[in-house]
Amino acid sequence: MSRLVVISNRVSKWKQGGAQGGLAVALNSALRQNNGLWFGWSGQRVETFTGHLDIEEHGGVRTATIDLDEQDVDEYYNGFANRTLWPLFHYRIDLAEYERSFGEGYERVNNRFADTVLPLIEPGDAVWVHDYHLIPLGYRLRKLGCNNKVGFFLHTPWPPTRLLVALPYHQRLVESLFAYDVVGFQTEEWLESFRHYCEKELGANIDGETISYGDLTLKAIACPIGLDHTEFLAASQSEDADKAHDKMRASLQDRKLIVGVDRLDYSKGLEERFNGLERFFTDNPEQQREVVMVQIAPPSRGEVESYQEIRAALDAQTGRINGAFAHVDWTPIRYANRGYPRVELAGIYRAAKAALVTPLRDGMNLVAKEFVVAQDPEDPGVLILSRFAGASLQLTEALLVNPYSAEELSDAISTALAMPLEERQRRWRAMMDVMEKTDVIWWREKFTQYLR
Ligand code: ADQ
Repeated sequence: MSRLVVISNRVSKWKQGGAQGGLAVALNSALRQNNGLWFGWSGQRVETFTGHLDIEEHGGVRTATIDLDEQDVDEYYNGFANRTLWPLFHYRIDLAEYERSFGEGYERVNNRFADTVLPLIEPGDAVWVHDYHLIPLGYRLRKLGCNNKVGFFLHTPWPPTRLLVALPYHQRLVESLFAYDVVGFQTEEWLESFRHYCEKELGANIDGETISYGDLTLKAIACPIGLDHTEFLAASQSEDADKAHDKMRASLQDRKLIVGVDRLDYSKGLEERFNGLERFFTDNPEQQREVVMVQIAPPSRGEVESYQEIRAALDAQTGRINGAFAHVDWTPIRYANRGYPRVELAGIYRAAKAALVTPLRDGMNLVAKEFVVAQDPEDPGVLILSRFAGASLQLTEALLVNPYSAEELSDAISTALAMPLEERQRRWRAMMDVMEKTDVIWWREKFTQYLR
């Protein structure tokens, strides 16, 4: 089988005994199998860009990283990727900023990535580029003469055409995707939006999965990312997970736990979630003192203003709700701005009666899947899931909600806490069946088979 070269913004390095995200686990095993390579930004900034390649080996996986300079990080990462594309792709055109320098920095860094990685690509390698940071990378690789199979996977939603046209030079960005052989999306819904754009804005021709534009063609597919099911199941049955579970339960003193775990991001709907919770305590005063919400939300992208704002807003909101409802022996919301090891998260998920996974928009959302896998089959908790998360197209047996409606959230919490055991078991089994069939290995194999 041909060697795999993975390119993403950041390279997730194998840490001895450390926690690993699902993507890293999935890609690492594929990379180890055929001596592959993972290329990306080191996360380090330097005064001037040198293009120096740092090649290392972690647990049998070769990684190659480069440092970026301050201007690159400002314009490409904090700029075009996280101030322009991320909000736009999550339907927040009110937050999207358009600066010419962002677009220039984005192209410059994509070119730097392509120029640096090209000498590492061997004939016959399959190249897999990830996410919105690197859309034009394939175009540059082709210009430099790369004729390997090159594919692209978008982890975020693809926005509707009417939103995307708000982006200056949107056509140039989409045209650059035609350098790829395969373009993958999380759901049929995002795929449908992409096809619509190609047809309406580019006048492209669509024949099944094949989209032709001039003399360029690509295959556009839906390929939902899954969990590393076996790994997460093992993690959730480990001793450390048991410890985290017992510690959590002991701290609850027989109260019911609702859990939320998200990167601190405005797309995750945390303010709306807390509004829903407040509504629940207002509508159900008898539940006060009986229910505790634990929200874990490690800060991310702290250099971007909208992220500083959402953090301040949530601090104020949790303070206000806790102040209004708490008693000396009960606090309704425990809010922690930090990350936890995956095994501990698994234990906490299992201690919960329900999870609130209520993003306003999300490409997929892996927390929803992790919560389900971590449950005790004899007494599973209930997943309350936003209709606007990609995961809702697969996990149809969750309680699906409109995350903007405090009323719907409040009702769903009531329903979840009162749900009979038999119904909880039936819904949980149905969701597990879907996830067992479409785990992260299935995702990787589906995409790379198309690519090859
Ligand atoms: P994210 O927006 O980061 O990913 P998500 O899919 O939920 O969102 O993945 C987050 C991962 O980080 C999960 O594995 C979760 O367990 C972990 N995590 C979150 N909070 C944590 C905490 N406090 N401590 C430790 N770990 C934590 C993007 C897209 C998603 C898409 C993924 C994968 O936005 O829609 O599902 O990529 O394609």
